[in-house]
Amino acid sequence: MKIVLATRNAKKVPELRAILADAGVSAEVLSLDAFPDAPEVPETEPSFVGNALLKARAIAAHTGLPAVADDSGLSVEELRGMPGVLSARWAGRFGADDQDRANLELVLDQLADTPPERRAGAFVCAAALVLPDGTEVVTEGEMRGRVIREPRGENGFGYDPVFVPEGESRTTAELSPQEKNAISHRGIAFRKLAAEIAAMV
Ligand code: ITT
Repeated sequence: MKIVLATRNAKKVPELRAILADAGVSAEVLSLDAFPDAPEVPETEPSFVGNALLKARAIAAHTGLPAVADDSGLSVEELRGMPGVLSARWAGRFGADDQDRANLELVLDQLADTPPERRAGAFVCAAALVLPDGTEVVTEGEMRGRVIREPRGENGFGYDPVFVPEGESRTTAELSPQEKNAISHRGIAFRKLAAEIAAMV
């Protein structure tokens, strides 16, 4: 069996491969690099679940293979749940090299006057599997924590340098990839999805 990971985020591919392998899914996991003509799928839905399904449906239709996608983001209580589904482009559209830093700096600016006790938030993820026969499976995961004031750490991507998970003193950018996968929103959602895939094959 082959599975396509419907993501253009190169950092997500090894995360997802590792989680599927750990769950005993022995499928060949292809990335979108194997499908240069795959469509760009605009994330037009108001929910993580809706956008994950959009991406997985489009790539399953294009490739004729089972497709897995996720939509994820940072939800900050003080910002009424935002950036949320707008996380990837929160600061507007920047070049690929500057996008994450611009997004993160905007959130830090928005929370500049917010005291520590009101800086709670969570990384949230919806993961979707769509099969060519139309079968759809959706799972969700969350990692609660807080937004700190100064970026720390080099690992991960996006808002990792400013997010400290509950029970941790390090940011998710200071955790190893294995440590982050074990507790992350995407790790949780993908382990649930991997269990469903393992039960199907
Ligand atoms: P694909 O849609 O191609 O998968 P993407 O990076 O645009 O790639 P999302 O639409 O899921 O992915 O947007 C997620 C954004 O939310 C991402 O760009 C980060 O800014 C943030 N984000 C999601 N998961 C994160 C994580 O584990 N660590 C840090 N930031 C994360």
